Amino acid sequence: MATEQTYIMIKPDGVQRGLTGEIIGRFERRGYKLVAMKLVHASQEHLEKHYADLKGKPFFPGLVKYMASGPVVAMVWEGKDVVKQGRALLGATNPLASAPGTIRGDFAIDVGRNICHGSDAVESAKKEIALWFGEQNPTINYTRAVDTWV
Ligand code: FUP
Repeated sequence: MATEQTYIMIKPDGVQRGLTGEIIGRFERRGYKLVAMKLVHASQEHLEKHYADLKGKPFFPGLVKYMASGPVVAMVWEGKDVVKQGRALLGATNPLASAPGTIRGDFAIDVGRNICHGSDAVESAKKEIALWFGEQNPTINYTRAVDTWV
C-alpha cells in the first residue's frame, strides 16, 4: 500500500449532535480520501477490544458504556501523513486543550464526550481498521480526478 491510512470514528455524541457531515467535510476539504465507511452500533465487548490499552483506567467502564450508547460512524481515510494530520484535525483528546479551529476545539468541552476518535500511529491504525472492518482488505481502491489533475 503506497499511501498511509488512518481509522477515524465519529462517536455517539457526534452522530447524535448531527456533526457527521461537518466532520467528513473537514477531512474531504483538507484533501484526504475516504476509502471505507459504515454506521455501526458496537457492542461493549467490541469496544473493550478497541480500548484494550485503557483497561484498568478509572474512566474505562464509563467510556465503554458511552461508546455503546448509540451508533458510531467508522471510517478509513487515506493520504499523506493522514495519521498525524487526522489527529491535528480532531484536536487534543481533552477538548479544553483543543485549539479553536479543530473539531473538538470548535464543538466540545468534555473529555468524556469528545465527538471523535483518530488512530495515534500507523501501527494502531492498521489494528483498528482490521478490528472495525475485518482483516481482508476492507478499503475501496479508486482514483479521484484530483489525484491525477495536472
Ligand atoms: P485518544 O488517543 O485521543 O483517543 O485518547 P486516549 O486513548 O487517551 O483516550 C481515549 C478516550 O478515553 C478519549 F477519547 C476520551 C476518554 N477519556 C476519558 O473519558 N477520560 C480521560 O481522562 C481520558 C480519556
